Amino acid sequence: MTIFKHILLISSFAFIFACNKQVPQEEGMIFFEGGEITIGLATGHEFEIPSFKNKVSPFFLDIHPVTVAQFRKFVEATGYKTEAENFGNSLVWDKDSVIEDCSDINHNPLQRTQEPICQGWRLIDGANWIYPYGPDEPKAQDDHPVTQISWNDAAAYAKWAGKRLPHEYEWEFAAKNGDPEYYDQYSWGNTLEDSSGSLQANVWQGNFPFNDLAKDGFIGTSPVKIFGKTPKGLTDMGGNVWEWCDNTFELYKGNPSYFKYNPNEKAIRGGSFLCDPQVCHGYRVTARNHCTKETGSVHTGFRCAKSYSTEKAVASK
Ligand SMILES: [Ca+2]
Ligand SMILES: [Ca+2]
Repeated sequence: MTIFKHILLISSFAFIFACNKQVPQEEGMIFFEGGEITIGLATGHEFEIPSFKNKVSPFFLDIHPVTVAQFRKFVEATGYKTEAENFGNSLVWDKDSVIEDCSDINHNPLQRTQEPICQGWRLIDGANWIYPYGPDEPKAQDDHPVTQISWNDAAAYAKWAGKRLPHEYEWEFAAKNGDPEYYDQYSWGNTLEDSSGSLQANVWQGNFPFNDLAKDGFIGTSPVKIFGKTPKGLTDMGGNVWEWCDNTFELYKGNPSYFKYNPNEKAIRGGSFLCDPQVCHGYRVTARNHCTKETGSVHTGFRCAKSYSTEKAVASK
C-alpha cells in the first residue's frame, strides 16, 4: 500500500470517528464542550468591562428557566418553604407607585434588607412563587418561569434535582453559543427582531417605567420556550426573567467602577420583561446585575447547570 493510501485510510477513520462522536445527553439540558472564551465586552456597560479570556469546563445547561410546574414538584416532594413564604412578603414591581426617577435601576442592587432605592419596588405581603404579585392577583401559570425565588431557594431546588446553579461565565459561554469570539448582542443574533419582524425576547417596549406597550404580547413573564431559541437550542436566555448564577458578584479585574464588594450578593444574568434597551438593556449576552441572595422578586428566576465529567462518562461505558 502506498503512503498516499495510508493517509487516505487514516483520514477516513478520523472522519468516521468525528461523525460518530456522541454528544453527551441530559434530559432537558444542552451540552457545551467548554473551552476558552472571551467574557465581557471592551465597549460594554459599566460592569461588563474589561473583557478577558476565561476557560470553561464542559457542562450542561437547562434549555429554559425552571418553570412553576417544575418547582411545584420539588415543593411537593420535599415540603420546601421558600424564603418569601417564610418572610411573608416579597418584592413586586408596581409601575403605579413609581414616584422618582428609576433610570438608575440597573445599578441599584435589589434587596429586601434595605428600603428599595427605586420606588417602583414594593414588598408585598403574601407575594411568593404561587402568587408572584400577591394573593389578590392571579396565580403564577405552570409553564412560566418560577419567580419570587431567592438564590438560596434556587440552590436548594438545584441540589434536589441533582444539578447546580451555573457560574456566570458558564452562562455567558452558553449565551455566546460556545463561540470564543462572539460579538452579537444577543444569544440568537444581533437584532431583537427576526427577519419577519417578530421579537426574539420578552422585554419592555415603550416609555420605561410608565408604559409597557407589550408588543411582544406579554406584560410580565411569558411561557418558556417561545422566545429566543439559540443555535444551540436554549430559549429565554435574553428577557423573561433574570437568572440566578452560582457565584458572588464581583467587578472584573481592572474595572475602575466603584462597587462595594458584598459576599451576600450573587450575580444574575439575562435580563427580564422589565428590561428596556434605553435603560438597562440587560438581555444582552454580556449584561450582568446583582442581587442579595435572600431576595426574591417578580422578575428573577433561574435555570440549572450540571458538570460533565469525561472520567465518569468513560467509566460508565
Ligand atoms: Ca414584554
Ligand atoms: Ca432571561
